[in-house]
Amino acid sequence: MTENPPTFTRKDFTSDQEVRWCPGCGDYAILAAMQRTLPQLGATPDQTVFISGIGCSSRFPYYMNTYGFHTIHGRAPAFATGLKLSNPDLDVWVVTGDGDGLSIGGNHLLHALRRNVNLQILLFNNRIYGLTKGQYSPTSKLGQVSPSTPLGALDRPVNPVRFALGAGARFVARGYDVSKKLPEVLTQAHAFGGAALVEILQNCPVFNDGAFESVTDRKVGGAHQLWVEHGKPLIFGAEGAKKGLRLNRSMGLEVVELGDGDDTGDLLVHDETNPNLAWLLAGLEDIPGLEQTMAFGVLFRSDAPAYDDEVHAQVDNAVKRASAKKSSEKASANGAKSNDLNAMLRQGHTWTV
Ligand SMILES: Cc1ncc(C[n+]2csc(CCOP(=O)(O)OP(=O)(O)O)c2C)c(N)n1
Ligand code: SF4
Ligand SMILES: [Mg+2]
Repeated sequence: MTENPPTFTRKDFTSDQEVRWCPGCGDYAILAAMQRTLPQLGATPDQTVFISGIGCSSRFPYYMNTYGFHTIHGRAPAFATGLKLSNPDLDVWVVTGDGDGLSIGGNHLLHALRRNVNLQILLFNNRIYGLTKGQYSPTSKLGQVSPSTPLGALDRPVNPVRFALGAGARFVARGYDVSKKLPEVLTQAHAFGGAALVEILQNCPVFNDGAFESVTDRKVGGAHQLWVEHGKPLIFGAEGAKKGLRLNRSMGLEVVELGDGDDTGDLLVHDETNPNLAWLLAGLEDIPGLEQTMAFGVLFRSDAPAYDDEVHAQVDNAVKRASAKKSSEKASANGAKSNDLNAMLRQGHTWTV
């Protein structure tokens, strides 16, 4: 680390590669948000890595002037875990799609989350397989007509936020491609010292245009966005027609019409450390009357030790213990010291059958 670290700009994080997304793709806005946010975080290109799987979204690392791996389908969390463990100083971001992260890679994503590996995992959700020309994905809506579901999808969709909560993730947030607040969500994810899952709603104008229109539309979408803030009442809606959320007697959410200046006394207050509340907020669109509404921001955050820190602490302790124990002992038959892995592997039989 130099005493006066250089100040980087968006341009420093922009690669010279030709961007190959379709015109109007939501991925452009996410890329721009990331390139703008990294300098604000004090990130440096040589300490930053983007790791992706396969999909349109997974082309992301090419366009970042950082280190990067465009890996194999669904395996980005596994590569990222290995990299973070072997070089903990690196700032590791994972970019995955709804197909990459929740179909073939669902298993890998689950384990990175439950282990709380110190990674920022961005799941670009366009509710479709974009790269392979529009087949339905695990987040596609029931009845979605696509080349692989010509009569309509029969499977119930995965909710990525609920998937992450169920996997034991300690940081779960949601944003959308063209949102002005996306940099803030990315910043919060970066500040978290563990696996931070951010679902980013992303429009695919070619194969699933307008999938999130009700919440992202520039004119009317704002009224259907509930941006949560820790310690603040859960309020959303258009000016003059504000609504709030409270718990009903069966522990479900219900809407309270507020209008102007109504009492917010019995409204729920967002507690980002409460996973049950996060679960409810993640599925607002399942509540009758809220089909068009979604919650955004940091839905859940609860500190826990990062897996990579714990692995390093465990190894350091083991090495120290072994060194202390063996320093007074003679080396084993062929000279292997207990904390010398190479020597140990070459010392002969390691067990007897
Ligand atoms: C092992 C394997 N199976 C299937 C594919 C084909 N394939 C490539 S990308 C993809 C899905 C991409 O969808 P998503 O992750 O949602 O990314 P998007 O293109 O929508 O950004 C599939 C099925 C592949 N490349 N490798
Ligand atoms: S197919 Fe869809 S997701 Fe892929 S680049 Fe084109 S617009 Fe974007
Ligand atoms: Mg997709």
